[in-house]
Amino acid sequence: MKECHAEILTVIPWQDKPEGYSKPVWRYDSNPIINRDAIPTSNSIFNSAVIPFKDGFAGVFRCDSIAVSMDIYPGFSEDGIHWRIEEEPIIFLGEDKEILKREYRYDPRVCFLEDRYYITWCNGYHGPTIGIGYTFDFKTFYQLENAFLPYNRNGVLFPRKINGKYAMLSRPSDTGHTPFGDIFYSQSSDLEYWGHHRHVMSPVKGDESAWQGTKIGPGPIPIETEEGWLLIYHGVIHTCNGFVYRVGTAILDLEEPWKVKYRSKYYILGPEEYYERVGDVPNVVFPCAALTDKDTGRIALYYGCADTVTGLAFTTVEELIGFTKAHALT
Ligand code: BMA
Repeated sequence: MKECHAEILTVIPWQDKPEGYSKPVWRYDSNPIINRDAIPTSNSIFNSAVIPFKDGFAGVFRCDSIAVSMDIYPGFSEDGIHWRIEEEPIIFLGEDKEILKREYRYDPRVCFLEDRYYITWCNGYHGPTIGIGYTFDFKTFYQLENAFLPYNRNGVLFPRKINGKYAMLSRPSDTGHTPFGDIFYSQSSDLEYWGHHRHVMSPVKGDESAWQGTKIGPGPIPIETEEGWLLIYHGVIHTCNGFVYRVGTAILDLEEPWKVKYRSKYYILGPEEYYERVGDVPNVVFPCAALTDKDTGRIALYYGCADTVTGLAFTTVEELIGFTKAHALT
């Protein structure tokens, strides 16, 4: 694996794969790690992002309140499993009051890039778009311009410049629950003006890989490997009981990440456990962070469960690359 993500000085959470288990991803045996009421005002805490920070971990958490409003909150942990989430949402500083107006915020990602921690999230600005901010210490936060016009969700930065440009994946959407969705790649010289948009991939039509037939969206920050960028993403099928969210993998070209080298026909994680099947929105697993240890290739995957609680699962770079190539769509 190439060195590209935030240097990990801490040991990421880990449990060995259970004996005889055949699937590429296995769950933490004490899931969920964050309950819905971990802060006094929360209705649910899910779809959240974590990152190594100092000699532990920090994170940005989606907490929907007991008024059922959506906002993002900082949190800290020594071991990546037990979290202290602040009771007040992030307040961003910035130059333009227009951009600082808060409508709603949800589904954050956190990316260490150059010298600071960038946060992207789905930001309400006359409809959902991609907000970008940064922090050095998870105490003071600065907000930049929204990356795109509404409507867009799932803004996911790459952890380094590619061909001299900052790079971001996203999923153009609508004002509602979006019955469509492709992943696009966008480039920027300054993290403010985004362009040179490239199509990456679409939902899979037909029944060859029906779990990802309605819409797809990027999940955690892509992981740089010798084979390419390992992308973990969510895929959605529309059933007679509503949307079902599962998780899949693709390997993108290192220098031209809009080119998909491999994409798995099978999902790697789906709603199976009660806390993934039952909640405010049933049958949703939604990953937003993948801590990766560059020496061992271990991955700790953080994902929202049924829009209610936060789960943790494990895999390795080797498992996911092997699985994606072995079951690649042709
Ligand atoms: C998406 C987003 C996610 C959510 C999912 C399922 O559109 O709102 O935050 O997990 O729907 O409700």
